[in-house]
Amino acid sequence: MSAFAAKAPTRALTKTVASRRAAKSVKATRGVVAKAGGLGTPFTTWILQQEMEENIDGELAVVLSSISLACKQIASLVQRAGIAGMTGLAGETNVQGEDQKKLDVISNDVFCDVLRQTGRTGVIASEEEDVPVAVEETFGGNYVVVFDPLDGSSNIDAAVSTGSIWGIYESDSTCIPDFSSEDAAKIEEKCVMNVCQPGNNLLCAGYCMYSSSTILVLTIGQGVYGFTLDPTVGEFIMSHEKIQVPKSGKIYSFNEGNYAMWTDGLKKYMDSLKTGGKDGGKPYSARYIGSLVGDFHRTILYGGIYGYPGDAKNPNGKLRLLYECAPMSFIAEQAGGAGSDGKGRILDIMPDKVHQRVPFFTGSVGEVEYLESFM
Ligand code: AHM
Ligand code: MG
Repeated sequence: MSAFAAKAPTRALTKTVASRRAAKSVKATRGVVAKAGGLGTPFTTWILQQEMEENIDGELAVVLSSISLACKQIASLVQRAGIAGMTGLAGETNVQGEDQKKLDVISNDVFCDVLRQTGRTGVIASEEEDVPVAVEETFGGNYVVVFDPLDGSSNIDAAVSTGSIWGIYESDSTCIPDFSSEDAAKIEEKCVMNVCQPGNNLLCAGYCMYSSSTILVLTIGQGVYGFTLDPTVGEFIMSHEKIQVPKSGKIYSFNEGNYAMWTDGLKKYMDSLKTGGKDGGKPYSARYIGSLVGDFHRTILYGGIYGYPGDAKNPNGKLRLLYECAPMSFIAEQAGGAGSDGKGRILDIMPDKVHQRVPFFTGSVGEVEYLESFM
């Protein structure tokens, strides 16, 4: 049986914040507090509010502001891609052998640059980088940020939804590189150790969807909030407060083209959805964009299940544990949903390498549990 109760991160934010947290009574984080000119709470105001309420420390607040800036820049690039010569391939492949699009490379640079400039990020790991990068000492900080700067970029040339995904961990103090005494190999080894943390350690996870509107959704371990970019003021404004995934939902989102390579159990599950699933009745509806952020966003709002299973060719599926499945699972659980590899919680998996892939199923608790019963 799987336990999908939303769980707070097992590690404290920082010692200072942890002790402050222990000392203070729990304050409600719900509610749109500031109203500027009739607007909902701007993201920057919300961040400052979270800092004031000691839910995050000042350093994490800076990192989150810088990520929101990266998302605004990428949103603008994505919108102009077709007319600014930014569609198509960059001519390189990443360490996973995938062709990089021009916008994959540019978006990675945007993320790396803003995070370095904060001076609060010690190590960053990206889908587009071979190994995690230690930010130089002079700019370094305590947080480890893992990210996929532009997920679903195969959709870009057709102007279909894409997104950025990130997760933030505290640095493991035994894994902080020492630039003055350690050589490059040692630094790399320490960086890998620093990012290979289980999702249970996540302090924050989020995504930004570039679609008909640009929406930033995140959790700091106290529920899930969504902010929509208001292009007239250039700011994310709170639009979704305390998102809750419906307990069940009759929408499935899988690349069914891979059906022939699935296990018999998974095939039976898929067949059962077409006759109404556990409770019978109306068949499920299929919805698949092929862009994790878009498919996930719909799934947490409407309910249902998103899946990228392993198959005969790729037993661990396609999606990466560190910067795709773990952050999305943290968000799903914080919204009352689930994230599973088909057998148990994604957040319990200890990564053994940076670009590790895992089968991934997420969405409504009832739907994920039903899938697990076939695996
Ligand atoms: P990417 O990180 O290279 O963009 O690949 C991840 C994407 C996900 O957004 C999406 O869910 C999946 O790949 C789609 O894969 P497929 O085309 O095999 O269905
Ligand atoms: Mg990706």
